[in-house]
Amino acid sequence: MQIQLYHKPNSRSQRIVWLFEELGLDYDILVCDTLDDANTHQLQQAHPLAKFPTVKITELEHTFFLSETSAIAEWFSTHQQSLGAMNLDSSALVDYYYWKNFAEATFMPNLALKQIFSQLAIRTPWLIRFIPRAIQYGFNQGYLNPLLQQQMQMINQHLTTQPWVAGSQFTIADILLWFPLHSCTHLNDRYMRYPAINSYLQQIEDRPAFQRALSKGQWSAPIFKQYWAVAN
Ligand SMILES: N[C@@H](CCC(=O)N[C@@H](CS)C(=O)NCC(=O)O)C(=O)O
Repeated sequence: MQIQLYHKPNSRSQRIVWLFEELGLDYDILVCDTLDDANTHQLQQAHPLAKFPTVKITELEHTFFLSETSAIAEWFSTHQQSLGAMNLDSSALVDYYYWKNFAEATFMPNLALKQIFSQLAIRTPWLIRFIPRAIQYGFNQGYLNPLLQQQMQMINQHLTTQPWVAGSQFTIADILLWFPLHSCTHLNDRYMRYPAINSYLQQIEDRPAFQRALSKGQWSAPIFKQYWAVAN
């Protein structure tokens, strides 16, 4: 199997670099830094949405593209028979399905909203910037901040009883949850006060595959930190 990953550094696609390292796969990374670099143009020809991550897979002379982090994670996990639902007992299986989907369907959209409100204010002319800032403030206070606190509390509570989200086994649900969780802790110090989440994130950082992925994916901690700190 030949694998090419269209990857944007410091974005959600970092999880797929990590997944490939965990699975011990051979793959090429096509770094897409800007909207007009050659790799991004190539992806735009191949996929109408051109989002990162997207993988190009060639298997038995058949080539196809697959997008969506969770779809890619599921496809490779099933293909390799590793890091997925196999060997989970019935209660771990429930957790696996819940958390795998919670990450991208519930948690991540709230963080994306933080970015949208923040970018809206940053891109509004200075003289009238107080208008989007006031809307951002109201939405944060009345909705987003309490919701994120509630979600972080729920994750923290879940992780106090088990090492990984689906029990004792590390699965793709952990890989999928990592990005929104790590992003949320960079929004504001108040999201760093969850002991079980902090140990969980440390446990992830201690994985050799995770460290290799940071280097191969050209991860920049300062850029990531700055990107999320302005969105609070
Ligand atoms: N739900 C999708 C989201 C993909 C997505 O929006 N990726 C961003 C990077 S985090 C992207 O491609 N941004 C570039 C753009 O929108 O042009 C997934 O998880 O794969």
